[in-house]
Amino acid sequence: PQLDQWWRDRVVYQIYPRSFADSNGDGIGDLRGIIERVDHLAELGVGVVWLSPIYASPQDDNGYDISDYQAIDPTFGTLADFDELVAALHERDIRLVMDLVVNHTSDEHPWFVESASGRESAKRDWYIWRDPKPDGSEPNNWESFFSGPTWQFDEASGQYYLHLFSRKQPDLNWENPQVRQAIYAMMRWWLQRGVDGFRMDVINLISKVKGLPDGPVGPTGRGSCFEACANGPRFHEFLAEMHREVFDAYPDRTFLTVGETPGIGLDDALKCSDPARREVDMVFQFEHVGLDNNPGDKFAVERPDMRLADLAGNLAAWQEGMGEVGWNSLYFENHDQPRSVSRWGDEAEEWRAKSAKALAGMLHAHRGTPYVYQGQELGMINVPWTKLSEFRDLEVLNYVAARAAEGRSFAELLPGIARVNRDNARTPMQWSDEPGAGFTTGEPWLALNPAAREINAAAQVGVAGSVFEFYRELIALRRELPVLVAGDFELLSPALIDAERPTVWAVRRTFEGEQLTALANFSREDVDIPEQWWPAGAEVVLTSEDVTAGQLRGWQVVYLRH
Ligand code: ISL
Ligand code: CA
Repeated sequence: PQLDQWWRDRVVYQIYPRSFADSNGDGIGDLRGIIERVDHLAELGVGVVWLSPIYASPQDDNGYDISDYQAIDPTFGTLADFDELVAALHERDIRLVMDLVVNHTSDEHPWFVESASGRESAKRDWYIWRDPKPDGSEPNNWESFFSGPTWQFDEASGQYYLHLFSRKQPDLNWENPQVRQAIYAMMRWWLQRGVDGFRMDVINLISKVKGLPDGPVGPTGRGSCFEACANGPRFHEFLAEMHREVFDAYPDRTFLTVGETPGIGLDDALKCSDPARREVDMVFQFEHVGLDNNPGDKFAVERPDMRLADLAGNLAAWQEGMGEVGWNSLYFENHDQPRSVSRWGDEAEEWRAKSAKALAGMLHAHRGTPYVYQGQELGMINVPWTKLSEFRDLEVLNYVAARAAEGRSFAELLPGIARVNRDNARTPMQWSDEPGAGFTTGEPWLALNPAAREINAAAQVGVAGSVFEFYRELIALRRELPVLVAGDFELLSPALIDAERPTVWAVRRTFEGEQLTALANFSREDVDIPEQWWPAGAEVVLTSEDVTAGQLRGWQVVYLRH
């Protein structure tokens, strides 16, 4: 494999700008806020920042609805602030990856405004317009990711337009070559400005099956759009074309490109990340974050009971699947997922920091590029909200409204919503125990997590034994130990399924005769480790607490070199 690309031994840090740092007291994070905090990133040691959208946007979906791809939203700052941020990061050898949201635009984007101006518009075909069925109803049965139909009726022209996400996020028509060229030109403009790559939002939904056929009907009575939209017929062709038109325009530079690809399987993911095919460097797969969700209804209270073996087994399958050819992106959290300590660790005060380290240690022991989502390096946890008025995410608000129409109460839905809603990850970054948590001097746009008093950066940076210091060590280790980057991967765990140690996650990496074994205890009880997993004389290169050879304490994680 080609192991010389700069992103192979770097860790990516995701910033959700609204919630990272507010420099002017309006309660919303901004670019100057990030500039003031770049040293936090440098101390952590991350080598790349992925910035969630900062483009001009009506903010219906917090910036994933873009009305001008080449302007910064005034809420976040100016292009001058942006250039200053790029320079501040590059000075510290941190690369910058931008979010690329091109499956859809905002309905306020001039392209859509023109497209919606009438059937004869020169840009009519830039979006996906369809006539109603003879009875006036929607062209097909698809359900939006944010509840309700994927179709919005336009009175003036008598047609519907397609939106897989919100009504304010109309899908672009990638079949139209002018659309693709406009997107590629915009991407080159950002690369010219110095950015180092893109995280491509729902990029595997851009190519839709011809005829837009109905999907299988799910629990809500509407049909899934996944079968016709995910990994569609021209998906790989479009990615390869983008590569030629955009990235090949800079033969002297290398970029990081990562596709966000819900519903992708091993075959398509391998095609995407096979360097010979020149599509993208890696993708975000979704299987492991779906193991404890009910298919078709992620907020359902009834859900599969995920075991540690399921999570470990799924990541191992992806290690095997990408093999020596492809490359994995490794993540437990992002702005769409709940906090991993609350989801798979142990929130209780005594255990939360330990479990945050165990999760980190195991994820980073896999082969691929690890992603850290803001606050994950502090072990931030889910919010304990019980009132609908506290939520801001349109996914939750639309879901509650749709279920209310079916006669279901918020109280009944709350346990399902609480567990996996996206606002869990979007509460402001916890910098200190001050009233605005050091995030803002004003009123934050989304309530702070009350846990900010105990879990915050001021209490952890430079403090031995903290979650932050553990992440710092882990990230530094990646640059010191080639086996972590390049080693073969093996899940040592028939024993996981083995009733004897159902709580131990054990993996081994091998590179040029050197072995690294990572072991973690996903429970509160001490557990003995057999000698084939913990070889006598193995050197402990990383541990979350004092080590007794051959034993893990509750939620302890160790890396052994042998
Ligand atoms: O979190 C989800 C809803 O349950 C996912 O299905 C999510 O919508 C999907 O991963 C796509 O996410 C991306 O595109 C969305 C945006 O809302 C998300 O924030 C973004 O990460 C539309 O642009
Ligand atoms: Ca602000």
